[in-house]
Amino acid sequence: MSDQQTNRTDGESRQLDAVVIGAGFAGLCALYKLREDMGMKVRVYETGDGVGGTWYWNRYPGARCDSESFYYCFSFSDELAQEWEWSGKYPEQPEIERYLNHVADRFDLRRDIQLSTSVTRAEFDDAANLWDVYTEVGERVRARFLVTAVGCLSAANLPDIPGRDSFAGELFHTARWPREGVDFKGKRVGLIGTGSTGIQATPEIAAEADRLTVFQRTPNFTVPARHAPFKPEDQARIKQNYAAIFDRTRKSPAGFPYFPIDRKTMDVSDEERMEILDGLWQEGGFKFLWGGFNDLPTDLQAIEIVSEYIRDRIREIVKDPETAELLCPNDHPYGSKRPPIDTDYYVTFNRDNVSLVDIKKSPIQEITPTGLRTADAEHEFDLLVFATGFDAMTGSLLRIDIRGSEGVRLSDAWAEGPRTLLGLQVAGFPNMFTITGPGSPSVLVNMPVAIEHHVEWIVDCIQHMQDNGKTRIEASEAAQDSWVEHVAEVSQYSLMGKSNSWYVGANIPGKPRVVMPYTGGQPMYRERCQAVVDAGYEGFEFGA
Ligand code: NA7
Repeated sequence: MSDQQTNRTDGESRQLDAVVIGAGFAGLCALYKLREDMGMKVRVYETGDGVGGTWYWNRYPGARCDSESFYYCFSFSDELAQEWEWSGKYPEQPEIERYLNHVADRFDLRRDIQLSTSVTRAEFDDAANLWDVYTEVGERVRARFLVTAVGCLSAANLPDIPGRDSFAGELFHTARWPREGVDFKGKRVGLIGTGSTGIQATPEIAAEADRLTVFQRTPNFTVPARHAPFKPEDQARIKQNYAAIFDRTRKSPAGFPYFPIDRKTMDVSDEERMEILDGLWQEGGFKFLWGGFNDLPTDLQAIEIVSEYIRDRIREIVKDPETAELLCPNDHPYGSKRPPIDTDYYVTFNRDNVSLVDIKKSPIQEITPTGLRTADAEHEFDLLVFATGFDAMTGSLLRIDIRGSEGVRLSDAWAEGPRTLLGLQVAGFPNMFTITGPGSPSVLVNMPVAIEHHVEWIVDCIQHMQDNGKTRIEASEAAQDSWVEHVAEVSQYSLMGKSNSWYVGANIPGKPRVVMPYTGGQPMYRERCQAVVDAGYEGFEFGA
């Protein structure tokens, strides 16, 4: 079915059981489960003209998943898992977008998805216990439940650098990349940002452009992905073991199908540690952080050893010593920011057509019609790429005018930072569920695993309401206060709060500094969610 056929703009006011905002992993999963398990009348609104969410928008060169394909996918259908063939370890954006389109077709989801339609406002009607949801095309629908599936990294951050709109060349944000692609051939390109995105895009752009200048504010620790295509025997082994793989993803701290090894960094001799780190570096991927030692998320001495190991690899790979030092992070411990995974990032700085500019030392002062000016130089470009990230975790929710009970605005309720109960509900916003909302492990867990858990919890909760003749559910203020307190307390044991990352909102000027994801790990979180259910949805208040 074409995208166009799924669009509906009939302008009528319809009553639904649930409105879901977003048609990425979370929205597709929510639609499937609410419809199949509950028989609910659901409508999904999606801004993009295709499904896929993150994997629809982020089509920049080099966009690739950092989790391995065979567990970065849905587990709710064994048939789906058995029939889909991943081409290799770390799928590129087009392959994941194809997968999500396949899911939409395979489960006949498109008939309830309205593409190219942003939800602009949602208001709770206290008298009816219903949500009124408004779209940019003038529609209004009423629904018992509002399920936000807006993604944690969806609200693109395009910094308001003076003169930005005066640039006469082409300017792109990586998360709003044109579907038809961008031609870099023969062009002088400036790229701002060295997070996961900038690190993935740099080698690809460098290979095509005439010249690439990377503007780095904070150097980042990245480890090689070591992508490799699957052989038929890899596919067979994975498919035979899918039940066990998915089971492990639900039980492990970060939603991967492996558990931390019971070994501290200082438990082994220097030689043995070096051997382990070399092995992990050769293997590549997130295992470098999770698979060698169990004290890396918390022990500063251990982290410094591993950080220095990475710095040594940078010095080994990058030929120009000055560039190598500039690429070596010194202002934050490894793992306190989201660790990127790369393919040929550091080696790209050995190319003659690539240069690195330290904008901490010499900040960007303005964008000009012909390029940009830093404190000590003028740079000319044909094309500027902003790999400047997202207003993470709250941005995509707060860009919608959401008004809860008695007209309270979500933006006011969260003025000092996000407040939720379990990352699933917000006090004062009855019948609204936030899939992978702030206060849940979300971005610290392999996302499809976190999403499926939330969707299952929501479906069970709605079933409980139906069984008990309830039409309204709301987190109590007291339970929410104590969850927010718990999330803050647990975060003291992690290093996440100590560096300036999007985890704490530090990348967005004026955003309250709060550790937004729950850092206690998936097992503890799931236990808390289950305990709440077992105690009769303790902390939630129901109304008839
Ligand atoms: P990130 O990780 O937030 O990285 C954004 C980069 O852009 C980072 O290097 C920032 O430097 C830089 N940045 C942001 N604003 C500015 C301004 N105003 N001037 C100069 N440089 C700036 O976003 P990504 O898209 O790379 O990755 C997001 C997530 O997607 C990633 O963590 C994975 O989960 C997938 P800073 O570090 O703030 O100094």
